Amino acid sequence: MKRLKSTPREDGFRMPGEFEKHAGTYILWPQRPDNWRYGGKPAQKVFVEVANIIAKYEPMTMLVNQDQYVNARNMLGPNIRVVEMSNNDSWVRDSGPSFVVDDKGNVRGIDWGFNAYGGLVEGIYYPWDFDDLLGGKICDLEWVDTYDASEFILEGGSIHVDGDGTCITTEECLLAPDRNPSMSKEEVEEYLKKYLNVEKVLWIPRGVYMDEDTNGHVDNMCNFVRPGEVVLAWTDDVNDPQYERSVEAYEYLSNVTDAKGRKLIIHKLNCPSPLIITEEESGGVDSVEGTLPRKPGDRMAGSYVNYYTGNGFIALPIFNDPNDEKAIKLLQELYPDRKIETVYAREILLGGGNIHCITQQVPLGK
Ligand code: KQY
Repeated sequence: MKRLKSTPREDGFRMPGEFEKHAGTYILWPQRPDNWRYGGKPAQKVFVEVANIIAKYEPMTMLVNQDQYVNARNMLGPNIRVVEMSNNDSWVRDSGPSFVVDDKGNVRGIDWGFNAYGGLVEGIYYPWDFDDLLGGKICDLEWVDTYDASEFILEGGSIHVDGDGTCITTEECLLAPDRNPSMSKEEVEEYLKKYLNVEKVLWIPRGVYMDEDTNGHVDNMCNFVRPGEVVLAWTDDVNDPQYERSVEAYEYLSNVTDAKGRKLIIHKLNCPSPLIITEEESGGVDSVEGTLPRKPGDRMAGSYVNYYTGNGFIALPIFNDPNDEKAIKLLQELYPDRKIETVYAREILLGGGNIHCITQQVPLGK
C-alpha cells in the first residue's frame, strides 16, 4: 500500500467522529508483566469480555504477539479475527493509526510517530519500536494507503474529533515537552488541522487528575457525543483535586464555539469515587527499570468518559461504584439508539487506561 507524503486536507479526507459507522475495531492483547499484573492473565479475561461485546456489533480483530497467539486464539470466539502482530503493549488507540475518509467513501490511514508517552524523557516503557510500527502495519492489513505523519508524535487518545471540523485535545498532553518539543502551540495546531482536516482545535487545559501515564489524554476527560455536544468528566466534591480540573475545563468549554460556530452543550459525567491501587494489586506487577511503577496507594485516573462508541452500542467501563448507575442513565439518554454495554473494568484501569484506550475503530467509508 502507498505511503503518502501529501496531507488529508490537501486530498479532501477528514477524520470522522467515532460515532459515525465503523467497518470494524482493533484491540491488542495484554501480556507485559511490568504493566499488567500476573502476566496479564486477569486483564486478558476482561479484554476478551470487551472483544466479545464489540464482536456482537462489528467485525473485531485481536492483534497478538507470537508467544500469546495460541492462548488468545483459544480464549476468543470464532467470530473474532486473531492476527499475529508484534507489539510492546496493548494500547492500540495510542500506538495504532487514525483513519480518515473522503466524500466518495475512500478510507486512508494516518501513521503518527509513537514514543511510549514521552520517549527517553518521560516515556512509560522501553523499548517501543514494535508499537511505533503498528500504524503502518494495521493500514496494510486494512488495504488502505497511509499518510506518513511519523515525524509528529501523537497518541490517538490525545484527540477527539466531531467529524464536522472540530478537534478537542488537552494542553497538558499535546504541549508536553516530551512529545514535539520543537513545535509551538500554533505549529501543533496547524499540524492537527492539516492531518485531521479540521478548522478548529479546542484546547482543554488539563486531563483527569493522576492520568500521569498519558499526560492527561482527552479521551479520559471529554468526548463528543455528536457535533455540538460533549460529555465532561466531573465531580461535585470541592475537596477532590479533580474538581478544579473539571471546573477549569467546564469554564473553557462554556466560552468557546466549535468550527461551525455552535456553543457546546456540556454534559457533566460524574467520575467514580477515588480508586486506589491496593497492595495486592501492585504486588502482581513486575518491577522493571524504565517502566512506570504501579504503586500501592496511588490513585488511578478512573473516569466513565473512557467509553467506546461503536455501531449500535457504547462499551462503558464501570467500577462497582455508586456512580455507575448515574453514568449508565446519562449515556442511555444521550445515545437513545445505542445499547449501553457495561464492563467491570478495574483491571484495565490498573494497567493505566480504559476501554477507549484499548480500542481503535476503522470507519466504514461508503
Ligand atoms: O490510557 C491510555 N491511553 C494508555 C495508558 C498507557 C498506560 C501504560 N501503563
